[in-house]
Amino acid sequence: MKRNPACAIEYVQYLNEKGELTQPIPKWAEQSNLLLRYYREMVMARHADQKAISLQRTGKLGTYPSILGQEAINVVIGSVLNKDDVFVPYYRDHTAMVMRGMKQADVYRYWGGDERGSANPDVGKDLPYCVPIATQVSHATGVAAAIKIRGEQRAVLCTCGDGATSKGDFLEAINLAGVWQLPVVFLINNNQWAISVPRTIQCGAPTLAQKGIGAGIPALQVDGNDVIALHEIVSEALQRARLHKGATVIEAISYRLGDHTTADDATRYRTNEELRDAWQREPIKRLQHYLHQRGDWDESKEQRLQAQAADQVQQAVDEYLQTPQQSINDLFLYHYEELPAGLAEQLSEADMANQLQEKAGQRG
Ligand SMILES: Cc1ncc(C[n+]2csc(CCOP(=O)(O)OP(=O)(O)O)c2C)c(N)n1
Ligand SMILES: [Mg+2]
Repeated sequence: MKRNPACAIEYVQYLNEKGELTQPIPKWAEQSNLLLRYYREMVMARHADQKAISLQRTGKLGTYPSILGQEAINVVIGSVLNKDDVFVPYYRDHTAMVMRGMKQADVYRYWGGDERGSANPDVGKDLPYCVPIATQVSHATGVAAAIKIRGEQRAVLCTCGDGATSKGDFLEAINLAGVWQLPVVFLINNNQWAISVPRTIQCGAPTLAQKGIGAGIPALQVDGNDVIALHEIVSEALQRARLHKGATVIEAISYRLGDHTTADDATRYRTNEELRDAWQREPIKRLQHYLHQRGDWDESKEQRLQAQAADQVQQAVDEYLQTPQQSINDLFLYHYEELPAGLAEQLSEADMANQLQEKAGQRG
């Protein structure tokens, strides 16, 4: 019996969980600057994430999806996209979005229920957070089709979770991207859980990457806790897209170390042993080990970075907490060109409530 090599799924890793190289390092990583940037951004990400959870716990933020353990995917996306590429994120991409131009205070605004968090013009053509599962994947295919029709050298990068790949939206979108050879990279953050549903019972296939092969798209797996492997694979896929060589599906193997969101309690459905094992593979420690070994990192640099990160995050929190109250009228203003009569009536009541609120505010 012969195996079809087109169906084999490669798994790429450079830096293992102990912070050791498992194959010769790529040329760009011989220099320290980008690796140090990745380390700093991941530390910053963890501080910002932890702060979001504390804000939620003290009633100052709404439901929030933590990126704990998925920092490597975030920082690599934030760095390898060109300015005029288009990032189509899902809800677990905070730091990638910040590195693309979103303010950390806007991340807090968004998850605090304030849509003005998505209104920063510096974010360019990237799409906003997407919470409905997998719908962003068809948006990404649509954006990539537009880029192809215009003959531009730009790529689209779309993220989604492992659970999202079970949805028709994902399969339909990658099918079209494959047949039309669209300039799009689909990056699956396989964090092993879709809320309380483990990867093993989401899909019978041994890998999620192989769904790409079904759509005629080159596909592979990468260690999602290894910034070197992620950088190599995602950059190469984006470059293929920009050069009109078609789409790629990348399954990044990670782990969701936190609860699904602040509304969840993962201790109800997963074991302490599994979590303890996953902590051994997390992305920050392994890069720290490696940088130490290379002589690029030490305790005093670490202390300085921790202090800087805490400071920077606190500034974002202060800015967020000083955000002026949103007008109740905003609930009505953006859905209809002309408001239906019933809603127009509610708007005038809301407007009165607004004015009373403002007066109360002025009185002090
Ligand atoms: C269309 C739709 N159905 C259901 C939900 C509820 N929901 C929110 S997150 C989630 C699980 C998604 O898991 P996965 O795709 O693995 O992403 P992860 O949250 O693990 O990053 C579900 C079912 C939703 N947001 N949208
Ligand atoms: Mg998941």
